[in-house]
Amino acid sequence: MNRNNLMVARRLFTLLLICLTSCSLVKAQSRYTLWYDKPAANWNQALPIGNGYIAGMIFGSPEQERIQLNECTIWGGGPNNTVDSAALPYIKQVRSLLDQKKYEEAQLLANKKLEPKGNSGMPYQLAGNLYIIFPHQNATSNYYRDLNIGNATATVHYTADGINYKREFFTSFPANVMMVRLTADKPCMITCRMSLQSPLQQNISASGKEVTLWGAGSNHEGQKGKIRFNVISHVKISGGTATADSSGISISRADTAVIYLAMATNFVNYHNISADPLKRTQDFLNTAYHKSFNELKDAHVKFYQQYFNRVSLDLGSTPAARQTTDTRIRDFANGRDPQLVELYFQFGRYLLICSSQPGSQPANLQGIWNGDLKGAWDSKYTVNINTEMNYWPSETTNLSELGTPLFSMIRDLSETGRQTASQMYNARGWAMHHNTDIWRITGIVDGAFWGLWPTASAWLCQHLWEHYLFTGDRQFLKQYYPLMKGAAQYFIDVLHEEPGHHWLVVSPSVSPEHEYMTVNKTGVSVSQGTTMDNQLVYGLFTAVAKAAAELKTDKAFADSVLSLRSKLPPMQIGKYGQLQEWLEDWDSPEDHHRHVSHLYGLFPGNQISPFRQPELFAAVRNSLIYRGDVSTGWSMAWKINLWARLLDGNHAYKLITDQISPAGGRAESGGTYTNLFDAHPPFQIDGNFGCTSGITEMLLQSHDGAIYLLPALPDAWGKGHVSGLRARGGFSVDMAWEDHKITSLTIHSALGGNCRIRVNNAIKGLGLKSASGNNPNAFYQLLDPAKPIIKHSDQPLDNKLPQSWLYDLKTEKGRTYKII
Ligand code: FUC
Repeated sequence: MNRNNLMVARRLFTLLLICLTSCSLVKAQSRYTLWYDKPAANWNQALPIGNGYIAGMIFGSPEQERIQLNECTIWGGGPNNTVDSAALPYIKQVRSLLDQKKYEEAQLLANKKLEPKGNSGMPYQLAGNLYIIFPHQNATSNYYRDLNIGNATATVHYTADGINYKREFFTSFPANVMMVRLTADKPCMITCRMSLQSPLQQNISASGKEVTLWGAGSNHEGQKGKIRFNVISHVKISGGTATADSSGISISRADTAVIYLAMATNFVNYHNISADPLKRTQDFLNTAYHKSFNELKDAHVKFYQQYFNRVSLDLGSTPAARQTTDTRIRDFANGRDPQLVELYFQFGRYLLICSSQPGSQPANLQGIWNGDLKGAWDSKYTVNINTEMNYWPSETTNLSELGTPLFSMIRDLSETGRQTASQMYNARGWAMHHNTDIWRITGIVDGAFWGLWPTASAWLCQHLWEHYLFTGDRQFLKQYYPLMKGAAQYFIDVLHEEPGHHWLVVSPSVSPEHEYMTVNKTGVSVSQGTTMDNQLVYGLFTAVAKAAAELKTDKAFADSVLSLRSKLPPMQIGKYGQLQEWLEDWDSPEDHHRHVSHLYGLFPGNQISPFRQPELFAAVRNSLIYRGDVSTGWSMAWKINLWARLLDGNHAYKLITDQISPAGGRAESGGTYTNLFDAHPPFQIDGNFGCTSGITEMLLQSHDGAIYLLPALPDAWGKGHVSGLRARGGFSVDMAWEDHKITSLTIHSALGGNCRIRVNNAIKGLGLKSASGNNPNAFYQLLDPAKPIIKHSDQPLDNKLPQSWLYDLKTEKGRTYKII
């Protein structure tokens, strides 16, 4: 082919592309599309894309595109830990004051002497912004932008000066680059200026078709900013010209422009920051640059869908689903848009896939999306609820591998937490308090009132054990058992015999972020033997003993933790018929605090079963009624899960309706922003993940000796279908229902063994037998005999439970059973 022919071929190819572009201007919203008819006016209207490592928030203005950029390892400060080596004598004094019931003195001493050491954690920070400025002369029309969570791509299109323009975006999972393609339906129409900017910028240069930014994480609370990073944005054009100036690239009269953007830092792990960020960034870019936009997109979509497509949910659809997403949020409470629940559920899965990938950092308070130098609570890891909530949907919604960053963080913390255990508590093993960051700090954060809570390790280890229960991955358990054992060793050493009942308690501690009123009407948080701590240590000891048995190891150690476990305080039912939050009956029915820590035993724990501990179950219900529905984002999400576990689908659904309402509106302190992000406010991602988990818990539960199908189906979901949800024991479930009755049911068994099923309506199905024996499945032997309860109330407890039926299905490893 001679040069002229080549030119003609190139032109033809371009025109074909343009034709494809204009054809796709036809709005193709799918059930998985968030879409809008206006650009984002603020961050909470912008749309999130990400691949676990890098991420963007797309604003979509026709005249000035802004993509706010994130890279998961750009944090303030540098390697450090916040261990307070002078704390031990004060911890002992606070403990002794608590023994003497001198609560106010205990609080005063703790506030004064157990302050954060050095800092309260470092902030997660933005990388900067990519700007693309277009010199449109006249007003634009036909505006449309969307995010398709079915294939993890976003688009913007509009008409300006008679031309139809289109932008497409994604962050490639396999290639780790952000891609932007700019097209128009006529040749030579792409004229714009691309630039980078960052408040953390140290230097910037542009040459050829590339802009390079050098940046550094902030100094913060006495810690020097040690993170170094680069962002490189490279444009490939067809037709036209590209000219570099000092900080950007001007593109003139191109047919199309494709931007390849990469970012990387010097972060290797919490104690090693020796990588070369520029080389890393260039490597990503150089590898991707040889591939076309479409090639990269195909590989990206394929990678993404291997996760996303594992679960589908259908709760029905109405014409309301054709409205813009902001309109749908506004109108959701009228009950005519069941498909929005499906979209919200899948959006939670989308966010986890895009913010937590093996090798990345775990999803923080904002996942991976943060536009500030210092977001709310530093956008770090709060481990007294929020970090754990982020991972509630990972096993149940079939995204098990995405827990890997959390597991790796727990491994790091089991190393840094050794200093905290030994220096602050004179104990073996490892411990941490209620916050951590990329440097894996384990000391007290924010002050003793909130931060004197040394029980996080027990909660985090539940995620390791649960991963095993869902997957049966013995190799994983073997790898992580030493961490669980280390957490248990800490509690073996610090458990303290309180003088009242001679129970073993964690002391001092708090019921996360909550306070009780002393006789002098002073709010005090420090305490001992809080219900949540008792449940967490009980759960940890149980998991460690069972893990040791599974691995056929450490019998003597397992026996010793079980013996200590029997000396932990029992759960107590207080004078209002509530589950007590503290060792003493200090609860008040007027208390509407957002944390419901003592209800951990019901969810996410499995220590309160309606069938085995109906009185405790009823007490949880009373507590939750007293606490009320109104709360901030994540708290509402927790309550959805709790009402699902209380088998009250309508109440759970009512909370979903509160959550999916405009932020700042009816739900007061919670609600949903236009971009479907949950409002704490401001945005905090845990509410998204928690709600996705809650919807799952309404459809399927597997923590209580059986797979409970449709345990909390609300009246609003009379008919539906779900496939791919996972249950403990290695099962996955597909089912459809109508009038609350299961009409089809298929179970896949990855591990074999008996599959015990519980349903609220009798069913007949292939291979099902009425359940018999007390040995449902090896993985189900979780619940230990109910611990004795102490009751301080004569109030009759409402123990009415729905009638349910139990069946057994014998399964073989790797087989699928079409039951109905
Ligand atoms: C805990 C909560 C707050 C917020 C913060 C990140 O402190 O009590 O509500 O979620 O974490």
